[in-house]
Amino acid sequence: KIFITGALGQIGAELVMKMREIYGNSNVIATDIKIDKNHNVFQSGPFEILDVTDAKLMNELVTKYKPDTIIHLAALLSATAESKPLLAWNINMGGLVNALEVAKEHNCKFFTPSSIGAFGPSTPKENTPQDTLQRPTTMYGVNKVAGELLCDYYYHKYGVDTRGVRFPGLISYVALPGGGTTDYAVDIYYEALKSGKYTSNIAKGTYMDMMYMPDALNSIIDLMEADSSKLIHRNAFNVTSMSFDPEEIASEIKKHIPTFTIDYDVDPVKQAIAESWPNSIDPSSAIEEWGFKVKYDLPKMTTDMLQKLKEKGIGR
Ligand code: VAH
Repeated sequence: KIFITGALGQIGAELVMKMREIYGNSNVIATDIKIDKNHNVFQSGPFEILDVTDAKLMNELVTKYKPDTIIHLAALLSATAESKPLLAWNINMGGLVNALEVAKEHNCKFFTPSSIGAFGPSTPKENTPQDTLQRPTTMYGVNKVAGELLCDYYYHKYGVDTRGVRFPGLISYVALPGGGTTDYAVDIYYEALKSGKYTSNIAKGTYMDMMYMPDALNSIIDLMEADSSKLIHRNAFNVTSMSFDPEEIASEIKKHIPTFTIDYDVDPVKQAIAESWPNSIDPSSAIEEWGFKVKYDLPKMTTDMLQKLKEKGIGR
């Protein structure tokens, strides 16, 4: 049984459905701070309201369902965290320590994502190594570095089988991301179909690692099913599929919509966050230790994203 927090979020909304396909609907317990009775996550299996800062309720729910694995996704993303730093600390760190404590008490395997946001301006920017300097300058980055260290601590001190990946920007057509610095790379596809043009809040020439959601979901499942004795690193593995700037994703879209145009109205907060992150990271440890692989590059992702969004009726 798998217990997932943040189940209605950008990753959760798809991970719940995929894990229910693989492990059985009743074996995947979805939780989130709000309820959406029309959501397929709510309708297809067990769902509970849970604010991850409520340690008592989290413990009661894990006692009730007795999962063997906890996937902790509930968090505030980078731009939101920068606008509400103390709230971000309380949710991102308070929620994580509650989830780790419950995993320890109930002997659960544990996954939570880190991010390329765990690196800072003094980190090597090209082909960023698995093991390197991590002095992020954002609250989100502080949360992610502290989270990586806390997950390693629970592994070394209490033997909790904690595992994580440093996700790049994730691009998906199911649930929108909220408050992320890489959200532009999702919004651009919607606008390409709706209005045929996009005003990017990230500047031309700003490179960030990205990954299509199907590859992200597979990386979580592959890591959680990997042989524990083969893992040298744990929290958290660099993973990436591609790195591009707004101009490159725009020109890929133009191959499908020749009249598409991009212009710029840079958001200084998001731009500063983006510039503090790597341009490209090195996923070789994930490849060596648990066979990380991806199916989608920018051309394949763009073809699939535009087709799936059209099927959803976007732009009609
Ligand atoms: C964000 N999408 O923008 C998240 C992610 C690497 C980016 O952490 O905050």
